[in-house]
Amino acid sequence: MAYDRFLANGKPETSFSAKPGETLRLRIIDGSATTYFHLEFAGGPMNIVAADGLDVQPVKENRFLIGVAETYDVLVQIPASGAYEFRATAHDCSGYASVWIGSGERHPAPELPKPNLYHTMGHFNLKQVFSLTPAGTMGMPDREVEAGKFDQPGMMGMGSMDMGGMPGMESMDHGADPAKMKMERMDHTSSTGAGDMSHDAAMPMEHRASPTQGMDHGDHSMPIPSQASRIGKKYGADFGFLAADVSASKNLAVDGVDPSRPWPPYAKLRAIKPTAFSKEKPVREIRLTLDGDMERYVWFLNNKPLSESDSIRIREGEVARFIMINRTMMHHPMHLHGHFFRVINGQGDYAPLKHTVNVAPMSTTVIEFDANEFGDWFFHCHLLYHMKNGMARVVHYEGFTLDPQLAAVRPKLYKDSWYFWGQADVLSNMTEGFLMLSNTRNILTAEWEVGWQEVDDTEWEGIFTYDRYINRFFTIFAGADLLGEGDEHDDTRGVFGFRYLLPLNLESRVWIDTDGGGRFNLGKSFELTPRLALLGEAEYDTHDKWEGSAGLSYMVHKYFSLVGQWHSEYGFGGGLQIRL
Ligand SMILES: [Cu+2]
Repeated sequence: MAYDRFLANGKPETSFSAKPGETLRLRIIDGSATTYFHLEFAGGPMNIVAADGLDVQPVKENRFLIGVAETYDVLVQIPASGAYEFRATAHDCSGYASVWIGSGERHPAPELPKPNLYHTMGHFNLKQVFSLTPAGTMGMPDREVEAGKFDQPGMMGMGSMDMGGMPGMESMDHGADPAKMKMERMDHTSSTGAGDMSHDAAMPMEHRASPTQGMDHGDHSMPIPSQASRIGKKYGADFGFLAADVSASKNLAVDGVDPSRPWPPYAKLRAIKPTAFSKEKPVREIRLTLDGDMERYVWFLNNKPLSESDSIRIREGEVARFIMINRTMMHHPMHLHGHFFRVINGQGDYAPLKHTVNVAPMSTTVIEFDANEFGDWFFHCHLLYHMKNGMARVVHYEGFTLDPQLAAVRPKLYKDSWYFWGQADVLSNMTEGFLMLSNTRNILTAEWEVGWQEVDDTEWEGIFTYDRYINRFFTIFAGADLLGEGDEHDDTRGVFGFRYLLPLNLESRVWIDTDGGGRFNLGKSFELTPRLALLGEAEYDTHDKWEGSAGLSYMVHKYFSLVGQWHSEYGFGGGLQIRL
């Protein structure tokens, strides 16, 4: 999402009066729909004294990132005469809001360095990391998650990514010795956890395990669990290693490779009083993967949107622990209603209490809360587009019955939405494009290609398909392919096939048709700069043999690009691409 203005207290620029030497307490609430902000003060460090409204031991930061729905209280001191800027810069550096404190000569806050859009990490363009749009994300395959790639906090699933292109990434310090990492490796011998959480939460194997049972982990020894009893599947025993989570370590962070663009200060947050729960309480562990789709407005927890989900079931009196594994290249500010949770951040018994925590790209974050607020509570990503499109759940206390009036409107919460979009290339030699209508699992597509240059008669083709969404890499479809020349309709074929997103973001499509033939397509758009892209497409059809195109597009506006392209049938052409 791109925004024209960023506001503090409703204005791009505001001011407070203050005397030199005076200390002010600022409460900063990120109330935006989708924007994270880097916070800084021109007059010196900000002394963080509270997070999400609850006191923490004071910690000084010169600059830090606040996620959507988070709150920080900071003390700032006006060093001398003059007006000092408190600045909140949008994460992507597209703008900022200013609050001037004091009067007289203006002292602006330092500029935030722009994110480097041209670094690539494996096949991920870093632009995708910073882009707060659903299209800007890239997830990882289920099998890698099930194989435990993301169960090691702070490891970023590096086994699957080529870090060669990232300066500074080779010399990473993992912040823990290998033996410790092995010892604290989480249990992922079963893939049950990747299914819907309701199965986890309501598993029949629910039991109060003795400490010795809890320690049975096959090939590696585990420390004694901190709690005496445990319910259901167990994912790990000690999350102390999370102190080295990517969100807390500049060495491991994608964005944080540059220490001038830090992430939230979680590792340093320490509660005033111990927040640990009684060791007598049973613990229920719930594993949640945060998943997103490319190009489409669908966002999942455990591969399911809210509309297809059951509640996360917990029981009053226990400790509910959520292990959140972010498989996308985006930050997600996860927010729980009705409770404060401990953010397991390496501060032991003094883990801070919050209601919203950022789960950084490709990292794991663990929270736990005392289940002491009997009822139904919403738990969701606070990026509003993600919440609206599936990244949400109801946390349900067993035995709670909903007020009948609320129960009557509850189905609305689970309603699936339909979206429409499309794209048309109108060039001098040909036109092609598509229109799409989709909800979470169903995609209707109409595609066309019409060419008139270097051919005797205008050649045209229309393809109409219904796709069933399997996962963000894979859909299967059935439809019809209509072909003709001029006003003659030559052929109609039924087609059946699938689309698969290959590594390097190569889009592939394979079909067989009712004339006994088949077709294979490969397409790729490669961003050379944020505006300039190289386009390529190749197609082999058993009826018409090879066809291909290559070109360049330059984005002039959100909805328009200039396109120059060569097509194997229709030659060179140029024109406009229009996006809906
Ligand atoms: Cu999100």
